[in-house]
Amino acid sequence: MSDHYDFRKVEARWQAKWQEQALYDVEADDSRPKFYCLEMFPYPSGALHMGHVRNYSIGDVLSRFKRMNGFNVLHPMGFDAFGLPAENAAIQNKTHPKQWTERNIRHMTEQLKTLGTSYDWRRQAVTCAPEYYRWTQWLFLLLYKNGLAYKKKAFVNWCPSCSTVLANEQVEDGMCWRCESQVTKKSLDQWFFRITSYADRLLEDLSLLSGWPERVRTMQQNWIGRSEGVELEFTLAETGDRIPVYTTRHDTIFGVTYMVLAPEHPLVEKIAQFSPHQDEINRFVERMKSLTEIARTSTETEKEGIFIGAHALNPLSGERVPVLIANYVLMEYGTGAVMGVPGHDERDFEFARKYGLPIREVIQDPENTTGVLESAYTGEGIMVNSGAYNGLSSVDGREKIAAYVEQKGIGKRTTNYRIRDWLVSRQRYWGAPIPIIYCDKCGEIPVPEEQLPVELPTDVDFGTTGRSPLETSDKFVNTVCPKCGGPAKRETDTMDTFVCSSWYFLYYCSTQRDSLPFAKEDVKYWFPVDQYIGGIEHAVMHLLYARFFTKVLYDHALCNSPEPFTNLLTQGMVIKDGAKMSKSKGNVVAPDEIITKYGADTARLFVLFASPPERDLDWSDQGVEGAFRFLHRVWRLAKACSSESHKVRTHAVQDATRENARELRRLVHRALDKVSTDIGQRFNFNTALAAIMETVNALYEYREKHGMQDAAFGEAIRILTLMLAPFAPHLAEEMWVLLGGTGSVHTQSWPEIDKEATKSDSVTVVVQINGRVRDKMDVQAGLPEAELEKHALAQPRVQELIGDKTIVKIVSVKNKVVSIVVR
Ligand code: ANZ
Ligand code: ZN
Repeated sequence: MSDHYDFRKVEARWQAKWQEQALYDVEADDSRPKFYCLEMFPYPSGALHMGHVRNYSIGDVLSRFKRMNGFNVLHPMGFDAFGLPAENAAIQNKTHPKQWTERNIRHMTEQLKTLGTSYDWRRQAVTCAPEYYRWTQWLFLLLYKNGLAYKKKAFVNWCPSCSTVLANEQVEDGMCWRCESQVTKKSLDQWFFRITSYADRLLEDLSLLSGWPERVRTMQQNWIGRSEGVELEFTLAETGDRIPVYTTRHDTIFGVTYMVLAPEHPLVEKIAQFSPHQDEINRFVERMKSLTEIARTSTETEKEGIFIGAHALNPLSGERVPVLIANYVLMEYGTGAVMGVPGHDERDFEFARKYGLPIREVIQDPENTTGVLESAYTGEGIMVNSGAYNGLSSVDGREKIAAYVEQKGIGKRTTNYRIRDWLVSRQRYWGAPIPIIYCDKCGEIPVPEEQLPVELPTDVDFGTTGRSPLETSDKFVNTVCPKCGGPAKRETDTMDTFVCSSWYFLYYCSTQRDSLPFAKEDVKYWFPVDQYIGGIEHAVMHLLYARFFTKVLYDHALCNSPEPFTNLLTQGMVIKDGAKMSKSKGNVVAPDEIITKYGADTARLFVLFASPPERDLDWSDQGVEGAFRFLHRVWRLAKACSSESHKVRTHAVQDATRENARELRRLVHRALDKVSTDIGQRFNFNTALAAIMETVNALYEYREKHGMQDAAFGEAIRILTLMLAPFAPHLAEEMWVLLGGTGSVHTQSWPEIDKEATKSDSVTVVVQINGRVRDKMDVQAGLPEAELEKHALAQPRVQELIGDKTIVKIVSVKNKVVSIVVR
């Protein structure tokens, strides 16, 4: 055997072995505790990037660790394989999205295997495979049959030049990404999921998720955005039309100095008709319609509006105020109309300043009673300039005003949510077809379950614009009505890919599917996911949709937990030269390069050692080199040990009485203790690795001084190998063989911590004064001389004896004596 660690050969050999032995395949087993470890599955974009390597290394360490700790570990992988890039690549390269996707999946699967990950590949979920999307369609129908999937007209992004619908991401600065013409909104029939009917539960159950980062829970809470307020009616002075507004601060109603309607508000058109500025109004409305909600309402966006020549009457004060339209009011929220209170709302304040609208104080800031407002005061206070309500606290005022408007029949208390129903229709090819059929006689008919999957046709034209690609396949579109057998047409929209990823974690639980997407028994055993790991970019949409689906399935007794992910870890980004690693920045380091040059163990070790998982990770070539050298250093040690035929030992008791052996055991078991809690409880993989590195240093030192004969050394190197197994699975496996272990290192039990060995011994040290023994003290063994002296001088008897004499000299010997000379 050479002294060179041939990582290429070793890694390939073990990967093949593991696969051959089906080492990571698991089955439900009621006699054993389970652990379901899940990393967010990748989009098959073509190749893994470092973010993936980080994500999957974290999950793999945890899975391997839990496995060694006696858990039956489910650790699956798959591909989120539908989506727009495949379709674009197909248009560009004249291939088929299926071919493009399958090629990428093959390559990325290879890469994942090369990384040494411990997946049960039999359970793989590929969302674009008919055997998967058949069940996505089944779930669509479950929602449909329960009134949770419905069709309605909705505004979508529309490019008039391509005459096609665009996804939000395809609108860049209000322009079509393809032809750069101005995008508008168009009202089209679209499918929605009624996620709003789960809004309260999605909000309340956040309290069950103590294993999630606070930040993610807050983001979900804000996204759902429950708000309690009042809907009350203003009247349009010119026409008598009622305009309900939604407000959470009805206590400020006497401070209303104008009213704002969303540009899309139905009354706008009516008012514009008799306005001399109709053209100007129309131009403004058109421009607003073309902008996305984010572009319109971001705090960075300048507030913009115009007066439309009408007035509104305040229902409480009777005051007449101008009506405007503005970018920051959205049709989709509340009633699409807002009462402008610049004194007490920041957006209104900014807007009023810009357009010279009056700003009036109606809630007095207890810290500012000057009556002059430098900015909006948004807190609570005493009501002023508010007629009969003057002097009330704003909190009481809200109560009183709400009661008043309800009693007068001009308003009612309302709860509003920011969350909208989930628009799932996509006018795209590469997605799961929506399983609905339209019959002239029978109307909208769900595809019968036994006809699933509704397969994607292959004879479509995706190059043309203006139509949903599925419409170009006559074979697909024309079908028979499942009810009357007459001619009928299929729905040609496909589903948002977020639908596919809203249930894949349940698919993994089972390999048994006949009438259900999974066997309930399997789900009962494995579900919910114990640890979910992925990027913070999915904090809202994916996680919310997955929670929604889980709740629907829970309500239909198809799964046993109302929440899918008990614990969530959001990993940080991979940074290089101060910027996120990305193609556009040109600072990408390809995983393949690193793995070819240094091996998978090195790549894993580097990403895990460089920073704790939740923080950003700074790429460093030196760090990679360092990890590489460390692994070689470990290997050389194991090699030396094995060539001296020190086979793996389990008992180090025989030489444990010797001080140096005892110290080695203390160090090793302390490291083991640290590594165990760092991995299992804190995800501090970096500090766990630091403890492993210290152990290696200690072993080298020991070998230098005392050789490798001691049983304590044998035990230490065995524990080192086991501790290293989750991080560097190939090297650890190789070491295990070198050290004479049997079976795979990955099926061994995690080593037992010898708590006794981790304790510090205490020794009795004598204190001499001027050559005579005067005192004794019990101290921790191995205490350095300086520490010993401090202890000695702190002893009451010693202090008494020294009195006001001068200390001339102190000499001490570790673990034995402190000698003080005084005069
Ligand atoms: C008057 C007022 C005075 C308001 C005040 C706030 C402070 P949340 O809590 O998020 O529900 N609003 C209502 N509908 C809107 C829409 N379609 N587009 C933009 N803004 C809208 O926010 C409720 C508040 O947001 C409402 O209360 C309304 O402004 C505004 F001192 O009414 B408020
Ligand atoms: Zn019919």
